[in-house]
Amino acid sequence: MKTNDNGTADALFESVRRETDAVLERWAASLLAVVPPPIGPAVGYALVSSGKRVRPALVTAAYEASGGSNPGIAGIAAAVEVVHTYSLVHDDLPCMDDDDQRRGRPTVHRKFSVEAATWAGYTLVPVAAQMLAEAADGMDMTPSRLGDLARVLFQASGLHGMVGGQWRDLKAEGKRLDISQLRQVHAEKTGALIRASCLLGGLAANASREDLCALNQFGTGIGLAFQVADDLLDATGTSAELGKTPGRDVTLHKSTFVSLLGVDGSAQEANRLATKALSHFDSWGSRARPLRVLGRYIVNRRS
Ligand code: GRG
Repeated sequence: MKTNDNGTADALFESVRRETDAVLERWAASLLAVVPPPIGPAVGYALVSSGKRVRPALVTAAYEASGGSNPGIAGIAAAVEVVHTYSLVHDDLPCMDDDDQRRGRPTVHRKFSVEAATWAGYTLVPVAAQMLAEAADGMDMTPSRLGDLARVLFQASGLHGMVGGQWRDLKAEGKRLDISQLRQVHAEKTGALIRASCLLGGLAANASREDLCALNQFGTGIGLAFQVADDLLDATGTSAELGKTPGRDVTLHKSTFVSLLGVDGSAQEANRLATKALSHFDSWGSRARPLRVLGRYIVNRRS
């Protein structure tokens, strides 16, 4: 995994996008062949899209930093992206955040229908599990290691992770959370899948217990920093930069890092979290370079 000489994330994302998107496109084509319209086309539309691929990049960087070199890691990275994709499709539905734009184009329910988007989201969850199993097979992983990966991915996606955090976030609309409640919601809703991405890369490479611990700590910190940056972008970004409608948090009366800490305070908080997260790689030397580049990208991005 290469970074540019000046340390930007562009080159790193280019290779991850190529490898991950090849897996996503292959699955989209095979699902399109067997799932009738409008669900099949809605699934294909969701899978083949222009997301940033932050989670696949974290899986790959953590894997390579832990000594892994099998190109099959793209399948593990794609499985995480599928869970993330389903969550975006459902998050945009009228019963949740009710958004018209995502990734620079109409949301799945706007392009197709609420029913098709709901079905497409449900269809993607077992697809992620199949992708994970297919990738583990191709990498000659033991069944026990595949079990470890599945546990990490689906615990992070579930009641004590993304689903639980989303539930708490929806329940909190119109209420003022304090900073520790807000951290708790976002550690689950957004942070859990980002932390899992880092751990999955380490587990797939049979990383040592010590390295897994560093990846877990990094992932926890950078996962929360990701959401602080997301709140900042919602408050300060344009729809051209974000590919979606800015200002939704205010419209939905949500407590956010910006509403509690202000724009400057949130930027400081994102940087503080990233610096602390990156300190867990202090003894890793150059093998952590792509992870460091990603950590900084996550808080400095404009989309
Ligand atoms: C049943 C209550 C219930 C929930 C279902 C919908 C859902 C599960 C969870 C929503 C999780 C969610 C959408 C979290 C937001 C995470 C976030 C900040 C997403 C934006 O990620 P980016 O910027 O997007 O990486 P791209 O498009 O670049 O991939």
